[in-house]
Amino acid sequence: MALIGDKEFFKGIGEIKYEGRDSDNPLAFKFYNPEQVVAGKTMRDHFKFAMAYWHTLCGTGGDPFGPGTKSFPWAMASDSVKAAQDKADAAFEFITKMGFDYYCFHDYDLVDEADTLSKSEERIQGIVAYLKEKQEASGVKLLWGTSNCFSNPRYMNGAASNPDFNVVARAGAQVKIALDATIALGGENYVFWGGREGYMSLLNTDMKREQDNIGRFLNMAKDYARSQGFQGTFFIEPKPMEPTKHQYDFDAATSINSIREYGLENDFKLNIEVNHATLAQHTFQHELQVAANAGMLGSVDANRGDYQNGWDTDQFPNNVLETAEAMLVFLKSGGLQGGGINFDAKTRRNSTDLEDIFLAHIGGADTFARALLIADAVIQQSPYESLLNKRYASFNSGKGAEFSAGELSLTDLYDYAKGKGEPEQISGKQELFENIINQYV
Ligand code: XLS
Ligand code: NI
Ligand code: NI
Repeated sequence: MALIGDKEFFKGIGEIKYEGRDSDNPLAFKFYNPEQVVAGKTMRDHFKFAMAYWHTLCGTGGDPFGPGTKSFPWAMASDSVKAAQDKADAAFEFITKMGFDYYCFHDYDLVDEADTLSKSEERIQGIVAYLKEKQEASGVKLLWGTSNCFSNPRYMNGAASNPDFNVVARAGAQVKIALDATIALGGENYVFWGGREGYMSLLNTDMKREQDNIGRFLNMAKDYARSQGFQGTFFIEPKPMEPTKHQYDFDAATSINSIREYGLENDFKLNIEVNHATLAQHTFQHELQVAANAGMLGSVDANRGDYQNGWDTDQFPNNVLETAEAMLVFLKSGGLQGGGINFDAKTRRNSTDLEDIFLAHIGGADTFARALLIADAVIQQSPYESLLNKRYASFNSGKGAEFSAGELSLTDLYDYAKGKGEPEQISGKQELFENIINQYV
């Protein structure tokens, strides 16, 4: 395989192929058939599956109670440039073996940060040139880039929301470099996830000033990227908490409000992450729907939480029923605007075989594919849509239609209701709706 070059990291694993649901081969897709057309589009184009550099290649399984458990063969070199190239080789070997078309990164996933900004910039530019060649040779593309403005201790009080202008400026410099890298690699989108953009205590926080500063900062980033020819979409990735107690981009509705408040609505959409939705006490499908209603359903970070744990466990998606409900929203709202399905998920700390990374992504892709097929069948074959329309039929004619057209006043409602008596009781039929979805799973 020309793409892999002289070293192979995932030995003994070839290209992952679609073999259908009756296959017993653990290293084959059972439902994700890239060229299969569903609702007028191939699965490949619906999903634009992406590998997340950070979890797949950088995360070795450390947790607050112990160090990493995984020794990755691409992380052996002591020289940071060599280590970054090995990691890039592993990335492209993995993505092409999976048959995926995209990847996503934070700046310092690609190469370790150096001790000065200029040296860090040089390192990023070096690895970007290397990645560019690998992209050209393989056809793999960059779904989005982002900047890690949360791990370095300098960001302990925030990045764009930091009370010290010196740190805000330092974050600006880092975002400029990450934007340059994303643009150089033809990145289709750019993400802002504000991990430290929030507060731990309101007592020491001027919330209004911090939020205004973020709004200004995002406008500066947008203006700079546009001036450099970037035509992609910017995404805000909502998350309610973790690492801060309260994050400003709490959920989709909160983030949409900020996008509009700071005049970013023509350039920004949302990147919805499953586990962030559930941390905000919402379902994934709720967050997708809120984003879609605003015309801002841009991209998805696919993973799942754990019902018994209250944090961002970033497990690979495997709940077909829940994903099917999400795919109903996805299909009905016309899919994602510019983005794709990025597996922002990690194998468990005790999943230490390299093969496990493949099994995890296969399971994730199959979950989405199967859910898409279910949602499409529900829409095409079941009475689901007509039942839903029926619930709102009273707005389609007569006074209901006049109400919908904005032609009635409150007095009109009064006159109408006065002549009608008590409205008839109409069942919501939730169990019927649930049964219909289950019938197609
Ligand atoms: C963390 C976020 C992060 C973003 C990118 O919870 O999901 O991984 O996707 O910074
Ligand atoms: Ni997350
Ligand atoms: Ni994410």
